[in-house]
Amino acid sequence: MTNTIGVLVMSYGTPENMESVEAYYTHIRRGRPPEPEQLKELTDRYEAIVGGVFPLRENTDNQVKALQETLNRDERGTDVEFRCYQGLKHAYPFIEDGVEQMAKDGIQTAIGIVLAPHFSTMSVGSYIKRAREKAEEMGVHMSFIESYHLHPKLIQALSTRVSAKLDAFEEAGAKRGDVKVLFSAHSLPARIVEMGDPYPQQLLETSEVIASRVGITNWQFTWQSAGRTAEPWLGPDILDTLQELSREQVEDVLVAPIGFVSDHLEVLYDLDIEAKSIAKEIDMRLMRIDSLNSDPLYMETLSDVIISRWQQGS
Ligand code: FEC
Repeated sequence: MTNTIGVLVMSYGTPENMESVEAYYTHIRRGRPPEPEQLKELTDRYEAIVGGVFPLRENTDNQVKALQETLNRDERGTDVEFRCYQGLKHAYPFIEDGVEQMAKDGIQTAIGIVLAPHFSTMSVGSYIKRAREKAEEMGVHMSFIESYHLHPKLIQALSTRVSAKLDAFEEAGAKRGDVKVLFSAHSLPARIVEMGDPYPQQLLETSEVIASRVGITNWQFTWQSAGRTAEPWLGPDILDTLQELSREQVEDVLVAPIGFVSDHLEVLYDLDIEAKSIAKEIDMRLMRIDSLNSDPLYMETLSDVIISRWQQGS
């Protein structure tokens, strides 16, 4: 008899349509509705990216489907079937809905993974906490993958993207070694550093390994997309970094947002619109690497870590 293992694939989530932006934002703010101007600012950002369509939803759907196919490839030669369920942090189907659906389908054992390679108690840790609580309530035995930021296939996929864009700079007349590569990730409140959170260190490790593999020394790490709250967030922010680089006469910059795996607001707006418009003002050429989305190497990264967790007895 085939043994079915549930896989809870967790991702940030995005509104279903313009009407649900307020509910989404309220959920991110832990139940506090945004002020009208905050809501307008966010709605405007969504409208700016693709006229009100939410690419993260389709990308997550595609990733979950592709992961299920990758996990169940014939050549694996096991009698286990992996069944993927989606669980979103801030939108329907929520993390709890995914766990509940697994229980309804009779799944007894499951593995949880987040579509974000680096662990922080405030990001991946909070997804895991919610899933674990619901799994305990529903009687599903679950284990979790906390990070996979140095997996060789992830590094390969990201390195290939960095190399390809450095080629594009060369074709456009730049000298490869003069292009400043900026590795970036979503900022978090600065207090995570005192908490001993591994997030900044894991991001630096991913950056260092890619830089060494691609053979670049002209790089640095910077933060992006800091939240709109009063407390201090990790910096420097990419917009300040661009200004600083301009003062150092840097003309060509390649952004590699290694903390993200999908095309979504934080990439398509914060980098492609906001950062690019600053770059234009300061006469800087700015490119960014393509997002992973459903790249087979990314799907294999996820599949490898899930299968090895299962082989260890989940
Ligand atoms: O395309 C989309 O619709 C969703 C884009 C999106 C992604 C994303 C990823 C991360 N976030 C992380 C942390 C925080 C913290 C806060 C926060 C707030 C927002 C807001 C929007 C938003 N985030 Fe996000 N994030 C995305 C979108 N994020 C919209 C609210 C308006 C704003 O502040 O810009 C602050 C609120 C809080 O305290 O909870 C913290 C982290 C990631 C990357 C890891 C992951 O994907 O989970 C960390 C995509």
